[in-house]
Amino acid sequence: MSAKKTLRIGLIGYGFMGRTHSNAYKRVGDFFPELKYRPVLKAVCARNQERVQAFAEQWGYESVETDWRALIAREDIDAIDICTPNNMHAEIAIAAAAAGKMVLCEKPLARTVAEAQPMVDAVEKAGVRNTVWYNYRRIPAVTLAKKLIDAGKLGKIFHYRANFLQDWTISPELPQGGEGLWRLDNDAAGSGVTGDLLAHCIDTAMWLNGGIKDVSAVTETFVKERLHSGTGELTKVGIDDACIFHCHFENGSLGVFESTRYARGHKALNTFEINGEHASIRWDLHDLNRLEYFDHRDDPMIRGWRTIHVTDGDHPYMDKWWVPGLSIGYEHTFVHQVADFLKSIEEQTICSPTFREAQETQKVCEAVLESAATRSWKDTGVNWDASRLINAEH
Ligand code: SOE
Repeated sequence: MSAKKTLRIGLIGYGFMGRTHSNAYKRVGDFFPELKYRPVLKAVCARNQERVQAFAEQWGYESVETDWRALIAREDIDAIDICTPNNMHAEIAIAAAAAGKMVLCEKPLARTVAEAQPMVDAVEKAGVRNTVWYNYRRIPAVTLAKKLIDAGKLGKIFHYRANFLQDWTISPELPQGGEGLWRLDNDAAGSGVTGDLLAHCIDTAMWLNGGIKDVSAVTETFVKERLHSGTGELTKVGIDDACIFHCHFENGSLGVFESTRYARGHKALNTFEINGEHASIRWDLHDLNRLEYFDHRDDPMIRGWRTIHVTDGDHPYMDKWWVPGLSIGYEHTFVHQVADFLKSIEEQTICSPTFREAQETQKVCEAVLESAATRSWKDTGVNWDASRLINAEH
């Protein structure tokens, strides 16, 4: 008999994210053997019986459901993991919290701040553990960036620059709605690149550099009409295809962010660069194991950008994987988040980002969209530090 305690998972949705999370639940016990909790793939839920059954067999789920309410009602489920399109997040999360389940929700938390608020209230009222899958924070090189900043290596920070560039929606033939393509349907997604891609950059930015105070943005929708998969009709496109904004952070630094799905040649160019008084760092998802660092205090004879291959046993999370020098990848970010979630149960701490913290990212996204719509600066109303303290008991 295993001495481990179990965390019985009920997954809703089996798309791309359903796969990344399932993989993480399966791997975490092998690589984080010290954790007291082990996920058990109890049930997966989706509307199509045949396909959900096939997914369950492929990934090793014990059972299937085709109605998420039935899944939430089950007593043999401890945690609900929401991998549905964004328009389903709120209803499911609120019902799951009311049923006393822990809730793990895909990003962005919701379509709007107003939609996210009752989700935050529900998990906090029920006192259930909650987290949002902003996975890029848990890339060892990104976590190392956080450590360097917190240790004061950069000194006062002046600039924060981030990009998330893709090129997969350039064709006007692509419909809106349906599998994967719900991201192009404003009703399902809530926004375009702002909620889907910039939300990642904003979460990482505030985690690394503190709250974003105000924003000024432009957005563009390059393809104005697309066939809607649901109705079969040519329908106005409501999402932003591209978004550029600049901002002030609470610490006085300036930020510049750009995201688009129309940058031909870029598949997922997710980058940031931070410039401080003593040092700068930069990172690129395409070379995710490396962090670049420049320190002005170095001996001038050898001063220059250095490339840290973040694969040593001393680096964040890396003692769990192979031997120094050997890389890890995208899928490991999700394993790390599950590991941190399980540890938070053990230690009775929060698993950041909580719903409340993700609501702050939501506020920035909304201010960005409002700023673009009104061609004016918008205050975000973010209170980043406070959001990270509240809910600390969960
Ligand atoms: C969109 O293409 C997408 O899959 C996002 O939905 C993810 O959040 C991002 O990590 C990669 O790109």
